[in-house]
Order: sequence, then structure tokens, then C-alpha cells
Amino acid sequence: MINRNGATRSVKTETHLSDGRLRLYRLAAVCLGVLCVLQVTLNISLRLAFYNRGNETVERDQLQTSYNTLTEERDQLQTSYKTLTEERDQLKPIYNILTKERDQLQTRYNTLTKERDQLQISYNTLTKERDQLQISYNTLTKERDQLQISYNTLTKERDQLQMDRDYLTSKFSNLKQTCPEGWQIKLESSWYFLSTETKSWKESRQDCLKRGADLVIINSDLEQEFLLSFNKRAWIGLTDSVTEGAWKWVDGTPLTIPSYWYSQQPDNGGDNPANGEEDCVELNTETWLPVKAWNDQSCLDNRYWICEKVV
Ligand SMILES: [Ca+2]
Ligand SMILES: [Ca+2]
Ligand SMILES: [Ca+2]
Repeated sequence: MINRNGATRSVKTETHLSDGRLRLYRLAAVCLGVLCVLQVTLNISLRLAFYNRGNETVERDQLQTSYNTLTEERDQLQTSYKTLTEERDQLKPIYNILTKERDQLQTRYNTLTKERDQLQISYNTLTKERDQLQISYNTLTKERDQLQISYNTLTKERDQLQMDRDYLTSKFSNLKQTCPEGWQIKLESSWYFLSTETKSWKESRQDCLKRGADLVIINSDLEQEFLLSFNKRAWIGLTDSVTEGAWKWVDGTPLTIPSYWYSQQPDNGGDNPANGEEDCVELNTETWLPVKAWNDQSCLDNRYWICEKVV
């Protein structure tokens, strides 16, 4: 029993020692674990610290580099600014000169614009005047051409008249020496005598017969106009005394064309008995205009007379 107790006591003591060691071991293990945790934490912290510190260094270096770059750019910009300022100062006078020149050119441009407008107006006016002158020129050209035609016609007529005049002058000069006093020469180789007194138609014809002639027979416009130039109321050799209305010349030929009766003649005295029978013809140039100047008149009235002698 006692051994047992002693043994028991010994066992109890050994158990008590084992528990202390276990606790010590546990404490050591705990401490070791804590130390490990602390080591890990420290490592992580250091790692983070170093990592952050490395990043800051990189950022600082980058910032330093950027700063340096910006500084260089600023210096370059400063230099450029100075250069540009100098160039601006140099360009300023040139700009002022160019501005003045621009203003002068603007003024000159305005002046030239006004002159151009005035010239345009002048040009338009001149164009109108030119057109009017062209129209006048065309009109004058037509008139000139017509005048040229008229001139040519008149020249031909003048030449023909000169030939006629030369012919008649030649013929007149040949006959002039035998021309009785009071006679005048005219066309168709006839002599004409205009009386200076008045007589009846029958007495007038007798005077012409005494002169170796007869009362005038009018054969043409030219002869009619020539006789009218005497400007006398004078008998001519035309009568209807044989048969009323049958007009005959003194050589017996009937009246044909041409005839030069005045308006409403012959009227054989009309309805006025005081006029009597009108059977003889006069040229009446005192009251009526040529060339229609024939009037039948009473043969007993006194008139000048015209004799014609055909050579
Ligand atoms: Ca005649
Ligand atoms: Ca009659
Ligand atoms: Ca009459």
C-alpha cells in the first residue's frame, strides 16, 4: 500500500512535471507562432515599405525629369517669346508703313473706281452718239447715192440741152441775118411774130397772110410753153366757125392731141348772150395759168395775135 502510495506519489509527481513541460512547450509554441506572425507581418511591412519607397523614388525621378523637361521648354518658350517680341518690334514699323500704303491704295482704289464709273457713263454716252451718227451716216449715204443718181441724170439732161442749145444757136445764127424785124425764132424751124396792137381774129389772120405766114398752129408742149412766154392775150390759128364744135387749124387739119383748153372751155359763150358766138381761140395768159390756157372767144373781139412761118 505504502509503495503503491509512494508509486502513486511518484506518478503524480511525474504527471505534474509533464504538465509543466507541456505548458512550457505550448507557451514556447505560442511564442514561436507569435514570433512567426510578427516576422511575417514585419516582412510584409518592410516589403510594403520598400515597395512604396521605390514607387516614390520612381515618381520623384519622373517628376524630376518632367520638371527638367518643362524647365527646358519654359526656357525655350522664353527664348522664343523674346525672339518673337523682337521680331514684333521689328515688324511694327513695317506694319505701320504697310497700313499707310494700304490706306493710300484704298484711297487710290476708290478714286479709280469713281473714274471708272465716270468713264463707263462717258462710254455709254459716246456709244449712243456713235449709234446716232451711224444712223445719220447711213441716211446721208442714201441721200448722197440718190443725189448722185440725180446728178448723173441732170448731167445727161444738161449735156442733151447743151447739144440742143448748140444746134439751135447754130441754126439761129444762120437764119438771123434774114430774120424780119419783130419775128422771133423758136423750135421746129418756125418763125413767130407777136403783134404790138390788137385786132379781130379775121383781121389778125389777114396780117399774118400779108407777112407770108398764118396764125400759129400749136403742135407740141414746147411750142405751147414758148407762146405762153409772150404773156399776151393773143389769137391762135384755131376756129370752129365753119361747123360748130368741129375745131380746125388754119391749114385745115382737125384739132387732135395735144390740146390745152382751160377748165370748162370751150363753152361757146356759155349761157350768156352778151358773149355772142365764140368760134375763135385765144391764149389767155393774163388771167389764167399755163399751160391749159385756151379759151374760145368771139371772133369780133380785138386781141393780139401770133403769126407762124414754117421755114
Ligand atoms: Ca406750129
Ligand atoms: Ca364755137
Ligand atoms: Ca369761151
